Amino acid sequence: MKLYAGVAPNAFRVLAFMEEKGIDLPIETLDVMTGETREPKHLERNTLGEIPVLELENGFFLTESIAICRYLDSVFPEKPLMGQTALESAQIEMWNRRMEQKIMGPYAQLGLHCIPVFADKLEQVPDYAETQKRLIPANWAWLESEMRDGRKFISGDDFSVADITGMTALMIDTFLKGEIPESLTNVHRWIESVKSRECWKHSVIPGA
Ligand SMILES: N[C@@H](CCC(=O)N[C@@H](CS)C(=O)NCC(=O)O)C(=O)O
Repeated sequence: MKLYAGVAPNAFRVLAFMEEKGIDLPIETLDVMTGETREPKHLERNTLGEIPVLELENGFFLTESIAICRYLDSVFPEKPLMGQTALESAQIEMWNRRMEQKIMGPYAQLGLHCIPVFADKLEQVPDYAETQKRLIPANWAWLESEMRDGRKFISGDDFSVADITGMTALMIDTFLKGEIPESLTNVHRWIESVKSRECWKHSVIPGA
């Protein structure tokens, strides 16, 4: 197997997932900012021109960060990050979706509508980016209201892929120099704990 990744939020999800599980695979790094993921060679792996992509032993190119995580969690069952029982798996899935849509979503839209390399990917609307930016503090405040029950991690007492998805938002927030109000003490407790994990090192954006 071989992973195509780089410095980018969705690539971070898989790199962090592998780090947490102790999975060591060959990695080829592609630069999103220079459009390397849209070059013909990579389009053959992923017609959407995106990373991450996991090349399997049979030559199949698996795309979509969460599908890659799901595959890796099955093939390397040590230290499961996506649940073991029906209920655990469903709760982690639930929280992963919530982190993806409610917490990560506005940051992703902000990036897509502001960063020049994405201009040929969609019609960039700077005013829309501003509306997304304004949602960020309120969405973290919603997470604060959920985490007031004292849980250690997003989906309960165990670290899971839902935390990794939350960390992708944190990665962008760190790059933007912070949009998360200090008053959100339970969220900041979670932030401190995930930033101290080894896998956080994959979040570093050069020049941030
Ligand atoms: N839904 C995909 C999204 C992948 C994605 O958006 N990747 C971005 C980096 S975070 C990318 O490679 N963008 C390059 C481009 O659009 O040119 C996933 O979860 O893997």
